[in-house]
Amino acid sequence: MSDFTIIIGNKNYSTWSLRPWLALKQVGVDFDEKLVVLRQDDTLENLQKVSPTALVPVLKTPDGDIWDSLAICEYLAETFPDARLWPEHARARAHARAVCAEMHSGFATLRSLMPMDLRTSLPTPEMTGELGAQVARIDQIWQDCRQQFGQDGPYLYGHFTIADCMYAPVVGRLSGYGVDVSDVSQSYIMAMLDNPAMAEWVAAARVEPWGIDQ
Ligand SMILES: N[C@@H](CCC(=O)N[C@@H](CS)C(=O)NCC(=O)O)C(=O)O
Repeated sequence: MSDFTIIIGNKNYSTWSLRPWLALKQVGVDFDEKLVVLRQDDTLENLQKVSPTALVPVLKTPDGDIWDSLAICEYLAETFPDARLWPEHARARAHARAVCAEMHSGFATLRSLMPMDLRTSLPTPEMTGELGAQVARIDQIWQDCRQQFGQDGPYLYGHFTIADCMYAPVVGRLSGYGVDVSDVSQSYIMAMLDNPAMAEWVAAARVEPWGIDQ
């Protein structure tokens, strides 16, 4: 048994689970994985057994349980500094923290109108109103990151960081719903879909037996 166990929801749907799972893969530590199937009669009961908020993800660690996606990523960045989960330079790191905070606390319209469903190609919604504004903002964030900080690799800050974890579900959504974005963002989407850990998660999502009518 490993020192670390991550408790997640269905890989096809659970955006918050995907984020710290990618960070765990990036640090390269051995970890166990337990999945609570969402939207079943016993889901709440099962979640209450493992999470103080009855939400996933939760990371069980030798230092105790951590029950929030961004807090898990922060813990991994501090515990495994060699993985460079944050950019090295203070300005880039502050920028990365700001775009992660923006994702962690925002984009509610995108979340509710374009739920993640990694195994299905879905009709493109009209990019108008609040949804259009939020997608445009993400496109702008990605272009800004890539142009200012992305010289050393294909990810938002060059090498893979927590910012890529936080935006990974949006990569899944924009590609699954066939949304048009700038060339810079389209290249970033391709780089993320080629990331081995992301590809492993998507492949597992495709063979999950549970469906949720969203
Ligand atoms: N702020 C939390 C949000 C966690 C969250 O909303 N998780 C969803 C799954 S993606 C959940 O557990 N939902 C419970 C349910 O659907 O019953 C985090 O960042 O970890």
